[in-house]
Amino acid sequence: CNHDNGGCDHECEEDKYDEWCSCLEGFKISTDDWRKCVDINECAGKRGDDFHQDCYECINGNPGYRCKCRSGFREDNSNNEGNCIDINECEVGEEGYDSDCHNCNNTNGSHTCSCNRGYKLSSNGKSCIDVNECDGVNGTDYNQDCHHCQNAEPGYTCECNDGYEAENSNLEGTCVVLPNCVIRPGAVYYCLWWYAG
Ligand SMILES: [Ca+2]
Ligand SMILES: [Ca+2]
Ligand SMILES: [Ca+2]
Repeated sequence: CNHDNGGCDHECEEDKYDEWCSCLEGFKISTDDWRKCVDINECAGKRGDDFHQDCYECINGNPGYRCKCRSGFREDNSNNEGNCIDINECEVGEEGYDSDCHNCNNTNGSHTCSCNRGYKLSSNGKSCIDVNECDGVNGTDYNQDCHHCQNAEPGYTCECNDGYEAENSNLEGTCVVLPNCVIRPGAVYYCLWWYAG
């Protein structure tokens, strides 16, 4: 090894009996010449062992390899071992981040979103928008006793016919008969008033 690196491409090693060549990481001894080092094609190997588990498309390099990634992943080819790293879309400032998503759940390669009460997922599946309850079915989407539904964000409120008062609370509304009033069919109402003294 002291002379001309033992003829080795990369490293020469020796002990009392023998000398041999070894290669830097990413290389292996050539099958044609034990002194020569050739690039290892990591991509021909096993996913998870020879190249990174999350590497979508492995591209051999000399030395090392790099990766192409699917959307939802960030390419990290900063060293000779490429990688695809999941983007955490739930973090402010990250690609795909949406402040209108109420409850973001990061997943490998994507994310899911769920919404607070009174909201639904928009068609893109990533942000929360108000439900217009008043566009829905009376008795299902808004209270059946609500006379004039008014959409609000979130929820809705009610405006009521004469003789009723609105009870709007907790994102919902309904109409209840005023105290001392009697409602007859056809929206005729009678209220009984009396005064102290
Ligand atoms: Ca390689
Ligand atoms: Ca993700
Ligand atoms: Ca609403």
